[in-house]
Amino acid sequence: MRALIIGVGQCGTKIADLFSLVDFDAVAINTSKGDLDYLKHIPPERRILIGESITGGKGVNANPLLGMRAMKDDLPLVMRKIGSIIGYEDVDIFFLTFGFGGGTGAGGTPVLAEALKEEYPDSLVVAIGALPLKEEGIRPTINAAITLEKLSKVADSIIAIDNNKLKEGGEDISKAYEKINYTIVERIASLLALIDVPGEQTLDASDLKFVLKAFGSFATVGYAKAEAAKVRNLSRLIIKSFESEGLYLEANIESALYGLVAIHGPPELLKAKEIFEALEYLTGKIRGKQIFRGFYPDPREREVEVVTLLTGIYDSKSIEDIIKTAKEYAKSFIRAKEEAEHKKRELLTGLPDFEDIYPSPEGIPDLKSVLEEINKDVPDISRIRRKGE
Ligand SMILES: Nc1nc2c(ncn2[C@@H]2O[C@H](COP(=O)(O)OP(=O)(O)OP(=O)(O)O)[C@@H](O)[C@H]2O)c(=O)[nH]1
Ligand SMILES: [Mg+2]
Repeated sequence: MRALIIGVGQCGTKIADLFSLVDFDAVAINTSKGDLDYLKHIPPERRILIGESITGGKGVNANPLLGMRAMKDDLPLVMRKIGSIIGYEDVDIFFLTFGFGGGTGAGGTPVLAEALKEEYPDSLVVAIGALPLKEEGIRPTINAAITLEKLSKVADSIIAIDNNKLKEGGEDISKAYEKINYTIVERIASLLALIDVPGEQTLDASDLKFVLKAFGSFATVGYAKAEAAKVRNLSRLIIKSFESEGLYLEANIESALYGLVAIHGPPELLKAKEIFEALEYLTGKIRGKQIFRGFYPDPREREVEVVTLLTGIYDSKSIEDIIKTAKEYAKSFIRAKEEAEHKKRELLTGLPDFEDIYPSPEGIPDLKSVLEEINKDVPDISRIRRKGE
């Protein structure tokens, strides 16, 4: 299984940088040179600055139109770099990481997703994006809603992470982001690490691709972990992974089409009866009634880890809230703009111009009278006859 992680914008490249730390192939793309320099693990030759001619390397200030333009302008460079990293071996899945609320990631990611789909039709393009916090206000919410719509047309799945759900009260925001990013990487990396591991009842790349090829719908990754000594009933731990506190998106999992559950832990704990009990419960719950499963007994392991991927979701409160709020914001913004234009026109029409009020300044003749004075003695050309006429 080969995955390439591509981070776009600041949030996206920070997440991609963490993937690089745990040995995934990762690329960073940004309009901000400073933010690219700040990364720690992605090697410099895999950091791509885009849109320099329009931003001077200073970011796009949460304007997705500029993010889109920067990605479009430098798409040949980006695709060439990606091509050189890929080489001759196919990539199964491109994971594009980004923040939904900014400008570079929100504007650039859909452009890149479309180009990758076109150039690599057999690979999947999966977007992993962080949804803005409620308190960020109007622009991030609108950026997120429009980007969700654009990505739903080009990506195979959108793994949306709700920052609101993972932020713990009272924490300083950069610490909270770090924790969220770590959580995202921990979950996805654990899942990918369990693909193509030889053994019985394991998962391969084609299972994962099947589950993620879900026509641009939403997906979420649930997670539960416990010390082996503390696990009384594995079934309970598995169920916890897809209950609300295990997921990082407010979503109705009954609307999911497919599921994939990977369980990793000491062999004596992976009891068939307890696993099947939980999986049967999940299969009965989701709309598509299909669950892929992988069990990874590992005698050295002291913890039990469960990763649950649910895809094809259409019913998510986190996403619905953003779309609804964005529509309300957009409606009231457009109304306010029209009103302002109307009021301005109403207020300003009927005003005189300066000439209507003030006499011409004395001593300074106007241009028309100066020209008349100069032309006074010049003969009319049409009256001049040539010799012999
Ligand atoms: N989970 C998470 N979300 C983040 C992080 N940084 C920013 N965000 C979110 O992402 C959005 C901002 O995206 P950024 O990545 O900072 O913006 P950008 O894509 O670099 O675009 P510009 O800065 O406008 O050029 C906001 O809505 C934040 O809530 C992060 O490290 N982790
Ligand atoms: Mg930025």
